[in-house]
Amino acid sequence: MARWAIGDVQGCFHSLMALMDRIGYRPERDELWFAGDLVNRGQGSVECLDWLRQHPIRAVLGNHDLHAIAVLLGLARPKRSDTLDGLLGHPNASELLDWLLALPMTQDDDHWMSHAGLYPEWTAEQASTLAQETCQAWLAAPEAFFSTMYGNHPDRWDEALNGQDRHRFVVNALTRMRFLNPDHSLNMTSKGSPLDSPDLLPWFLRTRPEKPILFGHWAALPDREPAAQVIALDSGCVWGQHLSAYNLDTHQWVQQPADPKDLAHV
Ligand SMILES: [Mn+2]
Repeated sequence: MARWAIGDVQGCFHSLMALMDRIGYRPERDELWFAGDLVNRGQGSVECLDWLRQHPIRAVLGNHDLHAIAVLLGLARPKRSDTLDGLLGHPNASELLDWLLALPMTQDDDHWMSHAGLYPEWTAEQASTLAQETCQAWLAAPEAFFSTMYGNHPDRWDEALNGQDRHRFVVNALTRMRFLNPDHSLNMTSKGSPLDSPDLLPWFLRTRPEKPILFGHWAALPDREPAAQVIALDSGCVWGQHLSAYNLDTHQWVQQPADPKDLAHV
């Protein structure tokens, strides 16, 4: 048995299939953890979702997956760079939507995973509880939830936050966070490498992991293991770089070069 954590697929279906060949994936034997951003920007979001739905995977939702949900619900307009038309026109679009809505934002076992990482003012257990509370809120009222999901405020955690503000902070911390300001507020303006933003704090320099933290979302990070027990899985497949797999038990990395067929034709 092997356990592999996979970085941001973003609709790069051919790259994903090549990576599965490389690691010799056998569904009856192996376990796959997906760090979110399963869809969007690549050319094969539908193919990826069809494949993922047919395999016993552990996955978390990323910001692109949440955006896809909002678009499928008719609550957000696709952006110019989105490649969600295949999902919108899919004959089973409502099944794809239900499958996405049922995915969690965290996985918690001997490793902990979310798309963006672990906010330093939360324990892994607390973050998982907040994630579950937030998923329950969108399952109870998807339209109300996803129509108020977007926005950068509040940018600081306070246990007293409630309702939409509380949910928006949890979603942003678990699916969009990269840099923090010195007061631990979320800084949503910079996406680059920490080397280019010396005044800002990557979240993982403040978090003290109780167990290994797996995350995606940050393709510009130059280091796959940027701090102790911090595993950065997004190696920019959709930007023409690599799709990464990390073996949870042997710590081996496998990096599959992006298949050009997956990339936007511009
Ligand atoms: Mn992301």
